[in-house]
Amino acid sequence: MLTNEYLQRVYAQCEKRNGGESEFLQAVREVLESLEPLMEKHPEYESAGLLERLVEPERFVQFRVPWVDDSGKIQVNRGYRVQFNSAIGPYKGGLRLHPSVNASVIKFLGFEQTFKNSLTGLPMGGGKGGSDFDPKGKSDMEIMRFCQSFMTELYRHIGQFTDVPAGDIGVGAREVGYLFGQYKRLRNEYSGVLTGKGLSYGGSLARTEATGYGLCYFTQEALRCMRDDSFEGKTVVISGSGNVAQFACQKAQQLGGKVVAMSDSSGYVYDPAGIDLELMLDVKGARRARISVYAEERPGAVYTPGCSGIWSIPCDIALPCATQNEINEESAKLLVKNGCTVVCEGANMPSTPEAIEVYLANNVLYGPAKAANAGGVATSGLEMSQNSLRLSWTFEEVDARLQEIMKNIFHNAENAAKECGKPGNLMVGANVAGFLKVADAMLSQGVV
Ligand code: NDP
Ligand code: 2IT
Repeated sequence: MLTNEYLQRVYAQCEKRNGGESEFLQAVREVLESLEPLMEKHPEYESAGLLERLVEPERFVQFRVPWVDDSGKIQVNRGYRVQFNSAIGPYKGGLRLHPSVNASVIKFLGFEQTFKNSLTGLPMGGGKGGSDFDPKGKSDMEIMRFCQSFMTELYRHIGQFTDVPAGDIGVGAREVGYLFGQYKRLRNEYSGVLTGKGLSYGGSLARTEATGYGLCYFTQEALRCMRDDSFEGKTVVISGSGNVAQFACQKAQQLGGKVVAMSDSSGYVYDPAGIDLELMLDVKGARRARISVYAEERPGAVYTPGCSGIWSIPCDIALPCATQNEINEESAKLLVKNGCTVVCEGANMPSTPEAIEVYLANNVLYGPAKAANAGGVATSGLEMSQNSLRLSWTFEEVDARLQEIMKNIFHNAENAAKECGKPGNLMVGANVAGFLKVADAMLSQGVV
C-alpha cells in the first residue's frame, strides 16, 4: 500500500506513462512502497523531483535486428537497450534473449539493476537489453549472425565508459564472444565493453560461477546471522538449470545442502538421492538438451512436465533461479505448508507481490533478488577493474572478493531494514540501501 501522497503521485504518473507494462510497474511499485519510511525525513526528494526522475529511464532504444537463417530466409527480431540510471557509474547490466522479451521486461530489469548495482558498492549505473530472439534450436552460425546484427546497432550506444552489457537469460559465453568480436571490428578498438568474456580475451575467473555462488554466500550469511543456522543437512529446491541454477547447485552442495530438484521451461526433475551435477552440466550445458534427458539417464530421478510443480516438493530452502513471477501466491503457500523457511532469489523478480506477502506473513527468511543475485554483476564489476588494470586476478582472489561483497550486501540490507523500523525485512532493507546511494548522487549532480 502506498500511503505517502508524493509516492502515490509518482506511481500514478508512472502508471499513466507506462500503461500495460505490468512487470515494470510491479518493480516500481515494490521500490516505492519500500521508500515510505524515508519520506518524512527527506522532503528534499520531492523538491528535487527525484523520484519522478528515478522511475523514468535516461534513454531507451529499440531497434530492428535483421538476420539470415540457415535456410536463407530473412528473419527480423526486435532489439532493446535501456540506459536507466547513470548517477553512480556507467550503465551496466545484462542482455536477455528470450521470446518473452518486450519493453516492460527490459525496463523492469533495468530499473532493478540500478539498485542492485548500487548495493554491490561498485561504481556501476543501471542498464539492461535484449531481444525477443529465441536461441533455442538455432545453429551456432545462426546465433552468430543474430549477435553480429544486434551489435551492428548496439555498438553506437555502448562503450567501456558509457554502458557495459553482459549475459542474462539466453546469453552466455558463446553469445558474449560473438558480440565482442563484432564490437571490436566495428570500433577498431579493444576494450572491456562487455563482461562475461572468455578467459582468453579479457574475461574474469569466477564470473561464470559468480551469480550462483554469490546467491549461496548471501543465503549462508543470512542463515548464520538471522537463524544461527547453515546449509548443512538442508533440502534445497532450485528452479531453472541454466547458468545461475547450475552454480547455485554446486555451491549449495559444497556447503552441505542436498539439492533434490531442478527445472527448465518444460518441466522439472525430482532426484531424491541429490542432483548429480556432472550429469546436469552435461545435459543442460554441453548438450543443450531438455532437462527430461537428465531423468532418462539418472536412476531414481523422476521428470514431471510443467515448471510450477517444482514448488510442491518439500524443502527447507528454495532458490528460484529461472525467471520473473515464477512463484505465485499458491506456490508460496505450498512451500510454506511443506516446511520451507528460506527463499533467496537467484532470478530477477521471481516472486509475485502476493508470494512475497506470504513469505513475510510466515516468517520466511526472504532474500530479495536485488541483494541475493548481485554477485553476478559485482563480479562483472571486478572484470571491469581487471580490464582497466590490464591484469587478471586468480580464481581465489575474485571468489574472496565476491564473498566479502555478498556479506556486505546482506549486512547493509539488514541494517537499513532496522533503521527503517522494519527489522528482518531484507526487501525493504535492500531497496532502501540501494536507493540511498543513487539518490545522494542524483541530488549532488543537479537536475539531469
Ligand atoms: P540461462 O539462460 O542460463 O538459464 C535460464 C534457465 O531458466 C533455463 O533453465 C531456462 O529453461 C529457465 N527459464 C527461462 N525462462 C523461463 C520461463 N519463462 N519459464 C520457465 N523457465 C524458464 O539464464 P541465467 O541462469 O543466466 O538466468 C536465470 C535468472 O537469473 C534470470 O532471471 C536472470 O535475469 C537472473 N540473473 C542472471 C545473472 C547472470 O549473471 N547470468 C545475474 C543475476 C540474475 P530452458 O533451458 O528451457 O530455456
Ligand atoms: O541481472 C543481472 O544482474 C545480470 N544479468 C548480470 C549483469 C552483469 O552486468 O553482469
